[in-house]
Amino acid sequence: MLPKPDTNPKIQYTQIFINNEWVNSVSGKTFPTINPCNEETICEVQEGDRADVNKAVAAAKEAFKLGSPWRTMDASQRGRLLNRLADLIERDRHYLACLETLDNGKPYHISYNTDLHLVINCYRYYAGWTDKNHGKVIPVDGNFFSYTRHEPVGICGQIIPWNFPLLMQAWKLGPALACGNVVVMKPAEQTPLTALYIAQLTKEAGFPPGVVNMIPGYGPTAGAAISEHMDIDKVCFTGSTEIGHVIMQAAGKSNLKRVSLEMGGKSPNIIFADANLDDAVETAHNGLFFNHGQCCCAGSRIFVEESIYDEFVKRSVARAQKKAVGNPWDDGCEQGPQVDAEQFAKIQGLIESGKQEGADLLCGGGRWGDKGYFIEPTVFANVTDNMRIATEEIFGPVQQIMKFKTVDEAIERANKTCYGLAAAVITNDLNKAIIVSNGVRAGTIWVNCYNVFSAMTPFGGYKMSGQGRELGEYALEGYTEVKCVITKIPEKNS
Ligand code: TXE
Repeated sequence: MLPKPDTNPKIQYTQIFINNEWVNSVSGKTFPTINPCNEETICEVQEGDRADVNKAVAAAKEAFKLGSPWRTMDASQRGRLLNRLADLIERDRHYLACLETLDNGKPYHISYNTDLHLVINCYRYYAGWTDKNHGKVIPVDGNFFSYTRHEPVGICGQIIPWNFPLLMQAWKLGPALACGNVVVMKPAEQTPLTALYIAQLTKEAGFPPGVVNMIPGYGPTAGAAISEHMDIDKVCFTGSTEIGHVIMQAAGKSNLKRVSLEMGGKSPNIIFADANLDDAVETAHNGLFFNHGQCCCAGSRIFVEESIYDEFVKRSVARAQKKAVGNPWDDGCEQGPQVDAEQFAKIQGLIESGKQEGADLLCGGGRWGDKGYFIEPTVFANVTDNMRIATEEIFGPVQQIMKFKTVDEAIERANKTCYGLAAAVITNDLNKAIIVSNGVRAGTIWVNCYNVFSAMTPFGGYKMSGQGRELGEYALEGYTEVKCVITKIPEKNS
């Protein structure tokens, strides 16, 4: 049962979290976090910068020293701490869901039922991995004994976005801590509040000082200090492809720290004429409009087989027009505001470009209401592949519907993008489902579904959508260094 929301949750933590302590920024500066529903400041947060990152890295280094409580802790005990963290999040689920909705604008029932559900599962899943990520004994040639150790990478800088603040934090903290790393994390400047609350819960769960450090602040300052730092061993980033380039260059110019990236997308959703039309319309609708279109994997290029195109478009428009936009605290709300003024302006600019380039705007296209960053659910038909709305990530509630004739054509056009994060195919024909799944170059392919996420399955991009994989067993690789130990022995027997 969904508990009644507290629309005015008490803000408890607005400082920087280093070495399990709350401190002010070295510069004394703060920045506002804004409520996207009414454009008012929720509160001021301490603004971390290079000096604060340096302090956090020093604390992380100490926590990672040989012989430290964290380094000498049993792997199974790390699992207990992660499970305890999950217990504490469950205890505070209602509060966290309210804080997430306040800071981000997503509907409260989604924060509570979807985001928090996935967050708790993610920590529990990685709690189970702590004592199972082990090396091998290798039958090496000669009189030697050889084995591998799976060691933590060390100090991990983690930079996260605002679209799923708690979930992106869990995707990064879960595997990093499971593998025994220490973390300096920068939450997004738009949504720092829940990340800070989780920092306090890591302390309560019993993680030693310096293992988790949380630096709220801006990208070009605190974020850049992380990606350029000479003592950070790895940087893990989720955000725009543009900043992914910057981070990779910073790593290259500094200490060649390991880099993993999860970035933008322009994911195709290919719908064949044999599909159940109502199911296909609903799946495509949710694949694009979920989280107000603010999903890196949003199905934002919908290719529909010619014979059902007109009917598909008609029903998609009807569905979008029915969408419940507005107050995210309402039980029935399906779409709240976009996260900030910048995103709002970017989306409006792309809608304008769609109109100018000749796509048919069939519904929406404007601002919803007169306060807050709300955008009307928008549908474009007769979209062609080279329009900006068909090539650029919009990250808003704007659906593009294109037409195709053959399987080969659909695959070729689906692949004509610099991105490769996700894709979907909707059909009852098994052969078509398999041909498309194999042919489209993307890290996730959904067949007759969309946005199905679990902690167990890997997620990440081909091409300019990413480097490495998050979630599942695959994520452990990104947080592990493999050490090979070869020992001379007097005699070897099989
Ligand atoms: O992203 P940024 P923004 C896409 C989406 C969106 C666009 C811009 O298309 O419209 O990106 O969003 C930090 N060094 N995605 O501006 O700037 C920043 O502080 C180090 C897709 O929010 O990439 C934040 O913590 N860090 C996406 C994080 O990077 C820097 C989710 C993401 O911000 C930095 C979000 C720098 N120089 C946006 N500059 C997804 N893949 O899910 C910024 N940051």
